[in-house]
Amino acid sequence: METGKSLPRGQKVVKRFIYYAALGVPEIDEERYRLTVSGLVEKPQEYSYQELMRMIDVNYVRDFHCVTGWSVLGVSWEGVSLRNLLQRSVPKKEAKWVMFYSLDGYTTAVPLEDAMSEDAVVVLKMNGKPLTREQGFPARPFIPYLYAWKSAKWLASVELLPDYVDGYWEERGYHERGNVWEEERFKGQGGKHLPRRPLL
Ligand SMILES: Nc1nc2c(c(=O)[nH]1)N[C@H]1C(S)=C(S)[C@@H](COP(=O)(O)O)O[C@H]1N2
Ligand SMILES: [Mo]
Repeated sequence: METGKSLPRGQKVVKRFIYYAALGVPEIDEERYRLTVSGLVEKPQEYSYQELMRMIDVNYVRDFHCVTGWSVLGVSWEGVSLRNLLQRSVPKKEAKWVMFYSLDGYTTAVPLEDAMSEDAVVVLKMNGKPLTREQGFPARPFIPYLYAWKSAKWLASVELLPDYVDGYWEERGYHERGNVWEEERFKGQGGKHLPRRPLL
């Protein structure tokens, strides 16, 4: 499942990324940029770009799957483990979902469980170089087994929430979780990973 060993159903390999910017490419001021971690955490934090660069602790090769059906194989990703970043802020036990907010106004949600998975990363570099402006400089989250719309470019804030809330594409019918191996493209598809509701 790491790279190229198998392709999720409904995907085709392409050589190059197709750049998307549903809300346009924002202006970035590297000096003023901060990534914040807030919401249901004991210790809200903010990090400058330089701080994040010094915290890089993940460097791996993984494939990238867009829900429209294209996949780029064998991409190298470097960044800060999202689990480590979240643990520094000490998530409260009521926290169940994570909302990513971008500088362009884009948003997307993932289950806290997936944000805390071993491979979840706040990417700062792709293929050995800092993210380009088109590809989300300074930072974007990446969880390899979720569709790429969950990888919010120009990431500015990570907020822990008690309940599921739609992001940009989720509001337009895309799936709450978006697991590529379960083919969770649209709400109501896949089915195994729908938000769990408390029994009472
Ligand atoms: N801020 C922002 N992030 C975004 C998007 C976007 O339009 N705006 N598009 C998403 C989608 S649908 C995909 S497939 C990937 C595309 O990444 P790329 O532009 O690096 O190819 O970014 C995701 N992150
Ligand atoms: Mo996408």
